[in-house]
Amino acid sequence: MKPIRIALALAVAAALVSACSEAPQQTETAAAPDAPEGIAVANGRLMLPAVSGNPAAVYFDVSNDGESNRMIRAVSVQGAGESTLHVTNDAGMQEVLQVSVPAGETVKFEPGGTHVMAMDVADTLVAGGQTEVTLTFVGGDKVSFPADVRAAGDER
Ligand SMILES: [Cu+2]
Repeated sequence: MKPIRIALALAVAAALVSACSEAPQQTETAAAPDAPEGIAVANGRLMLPAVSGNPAAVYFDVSNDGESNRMIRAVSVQGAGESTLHVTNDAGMQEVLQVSVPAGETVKFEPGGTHVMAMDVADTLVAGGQTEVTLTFVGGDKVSFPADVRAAGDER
């Protein structure tokens, strides 16, 4: 199993190097230069928890106008700790390891459906402000987009 471990370590190292060389992006509807072809994100918003210390929820619409199916495998939220992909189904809410974005489709992260949970929200995230969310796709491509920070009772 050792060669596999080494390959994995190299892949992680390569990912770290490319992450460090990324220039900060300030675009309105996402699409960083290294975003997967055809991927765009709109309507980003982060709902602060009603009770401080609880996780925040992040919603957005991710569209894939490219030729290839894409798979989101990680998410990070500026100003929050660990963030995970969640789905809501009959059994309640559960974490999923990836979310597919098929070619030609728009996937909505929305209340009662697929969403992002962000733990350990910093008090620098206040209603009326904005933060940045980054999705990482299988293969390592990333897209970053702005999310409006909203109070727990605001429109989701
Ligand atoms: Cu959740």
